[in-house]
Amino acid sequence: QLKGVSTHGMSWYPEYTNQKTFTQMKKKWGINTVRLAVYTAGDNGYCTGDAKNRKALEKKIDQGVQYATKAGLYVIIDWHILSDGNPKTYEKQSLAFFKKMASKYKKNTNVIYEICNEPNGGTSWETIRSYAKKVVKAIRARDKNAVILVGTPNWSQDVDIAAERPLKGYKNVMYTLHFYAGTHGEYLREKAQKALDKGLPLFVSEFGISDASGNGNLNKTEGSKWMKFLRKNKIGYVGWNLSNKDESSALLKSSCKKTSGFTNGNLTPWGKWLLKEFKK
Ligand code: IDC
Repeated sequence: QLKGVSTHGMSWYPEYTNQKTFTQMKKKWGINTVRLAVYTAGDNGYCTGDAKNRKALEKKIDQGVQYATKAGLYVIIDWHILSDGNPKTYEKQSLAFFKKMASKYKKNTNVIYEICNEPNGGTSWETIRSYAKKVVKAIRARDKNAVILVGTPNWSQDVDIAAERPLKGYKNVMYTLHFYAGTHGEYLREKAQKALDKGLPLFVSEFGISDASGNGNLNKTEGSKWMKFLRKNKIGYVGWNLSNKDESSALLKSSCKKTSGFTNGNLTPWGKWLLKEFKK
């Protein structure tokens, strides 16, 4: 079971992607995976920012991969679509990006590619599937075995729909299920169970126990039910987010100004909860 932590947007909180922190998370927190969230749109998104910003993001990704590799971590390169709800919006850019990444990291067997964080805005599975076919093909032409994570409709929740017609002809492809326990409960686990029953490989590349906005109260009771479900089905999970942003889904308190060498006292209630889960 992979377990790990996701960065916040790499354009906004690049400072936490450093060797000391990645090594601490591996050795002391007990994680084996880190996710590098590269927002495609919005302020300084990969596709909406200028060339200089793109270059800086690629450099940060490269550092992230090197730090993760040195720390002994799997590393997910996450094409973090969100406000650009349909992955086709920046399909051209995505193809160029993943060709570049797969050529660069084909020898890094710890690199995992996540090709669309959360399709939304009514984007159908057929649309996502047609996008995924192209991107998976481009990655496979360069990297034969890397695990590839494919997002699912409705903010990566409709895994049951993806399970009806998964991609054909490729190995090591998994489908993402995202949840925030403050908002999503039993009904979403039922959808996940349907997908599992059909044999769909699931991966929780992002989750939280706040509400879906990334803020609000934590729901630890529902969170525990989710963890039980994930353990039972040996599903990998990655918690959102490694930053000190003033929101309940941040792992670090906003008063914490350090970027490495974190103590228990630097963690938010969510951070403390998640670290306990890692050790279970
Ligand atoms: C949130 C961040 C927040 C930021 C917002 C928009 O926590 O600071 O302002 O994005 O960029 C997701 C998304 C993830 C969200 C998170 C919480 O993948 O980008 O992060 N969330 O809303 N899906 C469900 C929840």
